[in-house]
Amino acid sequence: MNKAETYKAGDIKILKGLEGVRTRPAMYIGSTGVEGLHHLIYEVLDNSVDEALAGYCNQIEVRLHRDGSCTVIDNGRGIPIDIHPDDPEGRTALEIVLTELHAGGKFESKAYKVSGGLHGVGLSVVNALSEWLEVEVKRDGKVVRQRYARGIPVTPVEIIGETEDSGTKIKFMPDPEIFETTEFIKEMLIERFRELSYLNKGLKIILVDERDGSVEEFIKEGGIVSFVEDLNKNKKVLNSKPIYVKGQKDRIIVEIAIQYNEGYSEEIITFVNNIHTREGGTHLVGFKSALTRTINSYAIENGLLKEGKESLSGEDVREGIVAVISVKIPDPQFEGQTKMKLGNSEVKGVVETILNEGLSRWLEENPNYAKLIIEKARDAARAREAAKKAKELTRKNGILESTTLPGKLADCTEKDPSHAELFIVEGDSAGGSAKQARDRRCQAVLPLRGKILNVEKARVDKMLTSEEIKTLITAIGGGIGKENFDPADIRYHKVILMTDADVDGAHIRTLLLTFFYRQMFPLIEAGYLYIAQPPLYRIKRGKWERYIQTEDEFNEFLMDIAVEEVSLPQESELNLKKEFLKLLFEYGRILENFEKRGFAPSFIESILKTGPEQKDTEFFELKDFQMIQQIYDRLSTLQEIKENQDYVIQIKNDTVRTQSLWELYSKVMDAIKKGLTIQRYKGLGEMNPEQLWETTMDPEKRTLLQVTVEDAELANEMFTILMGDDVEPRKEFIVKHALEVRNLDI
Ligand code: 0RA
Repeated sequence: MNKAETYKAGDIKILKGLEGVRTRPAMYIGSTGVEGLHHLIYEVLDNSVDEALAGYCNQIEVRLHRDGSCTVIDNGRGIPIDIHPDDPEGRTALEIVLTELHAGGKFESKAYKVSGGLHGVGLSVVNALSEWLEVEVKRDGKVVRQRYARGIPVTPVEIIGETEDSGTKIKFMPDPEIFETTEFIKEMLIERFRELSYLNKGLKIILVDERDGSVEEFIKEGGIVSFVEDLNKNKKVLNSKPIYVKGQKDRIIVEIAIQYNEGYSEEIITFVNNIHTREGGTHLVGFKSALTRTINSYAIENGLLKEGKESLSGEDVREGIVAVISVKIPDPQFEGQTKMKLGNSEVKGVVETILNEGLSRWLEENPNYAKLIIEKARDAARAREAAKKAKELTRKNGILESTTLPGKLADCTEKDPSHAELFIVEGDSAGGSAKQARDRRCQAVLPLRGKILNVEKARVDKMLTSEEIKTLITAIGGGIGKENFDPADIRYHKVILMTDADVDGAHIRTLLLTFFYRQMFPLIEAGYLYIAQPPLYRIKRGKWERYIQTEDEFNEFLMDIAVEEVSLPQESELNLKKEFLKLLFEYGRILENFEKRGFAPSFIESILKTGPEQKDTEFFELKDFQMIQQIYDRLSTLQEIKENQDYVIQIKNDTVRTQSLWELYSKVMDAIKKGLTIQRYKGLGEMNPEQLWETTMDPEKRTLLQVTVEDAELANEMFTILMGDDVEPRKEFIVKHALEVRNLDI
């Protein structure tokens, strides 16, 4: 073959190739719409980014011109301009790259060419789909240029100058014969440029829009770490410092950044050679499996999870995760509907190995963050378990229907929910009394065994395993959970919690409130939840009797009597007497409390008198002690009750003279309580059915507290504090509320 013939043959082949691109553009760039149009820029840009990846380029400029053309300039090595030795026509590599389909590879010294999905079709495709294209290369000391029209060279490769620099400049005009629209949309470009700047740490991409005169720069020194941080920008994060893992194995480079937020969704963005793999693929599979395995084994090794008993699922460890996975591989295979899914099977194991190792190390080095992350995953696990139970339960309820109500429930005859009440009663014995006492037409009673609820660290989701709670759910009838609760099916419009007035009772009430809050929120919202107010005291004097519901009310009652029976020696104002009595009561009560803890009141009084000694500092730091000291100081300086060293007051007609405020208190109390029968109800079980009816259940006489959403919220919070695994807030809470707890604990 002579030279001319060879040239001709090659030429025809190239023309055929370019013609193919022009007759079926969508095959090469996806579409001839806006997406395809922008693809032209991405294609050129990807080549420049490859130079950056190889470490030869750190700046790319994209210019949108007023005439609709676009220029991409980089400071890479420049497209080779030497005559290609194997080319029979003796053309430059530059010309071949720009005109021959799939020519890129011939000149590759690049390890990680972007060549997947719709990208990587080559510069010749951009050229073929451009009305005209002009390439300028700085390389080997020269500046060279060539122009093309619809992919065909219209000038030779010309040397137009000398230079010390290197780089490539490609200016092209999208062909209106091909594209439905030829107007570049800045916002679309910005999204990709931003993405690229995250994926290529330190690479600066400049977008100059000559159409509106704007210039924007994209550069992320933090790379994909900045990526996850920015994705979490307005969220509360668990690990303020993102997890960052980078490694390489078998020519596969893996880079991963992870940062958890307090939310519940997962956002994992994956890239292969800078291409967003929207459908995931083998890299994502490897990531997920390593994440689950590493977190579980770290948690077990560090006692954050009970081996064999608890385990965190993939979904659990991904709740609230924001992650970016970027892999670079030599020969990516893309699959899936939109060719956006990585298929290379070898990538899974590599990602897995690298993340396993990197994440384990990170967890070891950041135990505090590790703990937070595992805590969150455990919460997710519990929520998942609860949701599953809820579903099962609702399903079961469906089968049971309301015809088979639980045996423990003593239902009422009234079927109209707006007239029906359900008493949830703590304890079987109180339940028995309530069943006898109730108005069976409209009042149903369901006893709950307190012990079951009151297991240490009972969790709301654990409650769902209790038969009692299942019974409760069936009795109420609306189902449970977020999606499964239907207020229309609630069988009672008054659901009344009736628990003992002691610590256990308060605890169970909190637990139940939390349960309702989390599982039957609409019931609270509708105002159907109430708290019964059983009396705390019954006071009798002869035939006269009175029930008292709260500790405050009881104190007020005692105070009223005291004001009548006590007088101060010096004629004094009523207010002063009241203040004195109030202080004395408070003083006495704190001393009684000390007495319960094993400190004799006389001992405490002696310290109050002499002041604290060094050795007892811890004791003096007690809130109770500081408080009683204040009260003591105030009382002992009240001149109205002092005669020399003695305290002197009148109780009825008797004068009491003593040096001890405790004695004074005891005498006043004795006098008040004389002739009264005071009964303190420790539990509902101490009341007989008649008493329970008239004090707590009789709609005519009882008081009910309607539970508001805020009450339930508070209970939920309190529950979280008291039952949660976090020790600090629990401690804080107990210290803060020490005095209130004391009052409950009588
Ligand atoms: C082929 C081979 C080499 C670089 C390039 C093409 C290249 C293409 C573009 C497109 C835009 N900017 C570009 N920069 C470089 C490798 C050259 C070498 O090994 O020196």
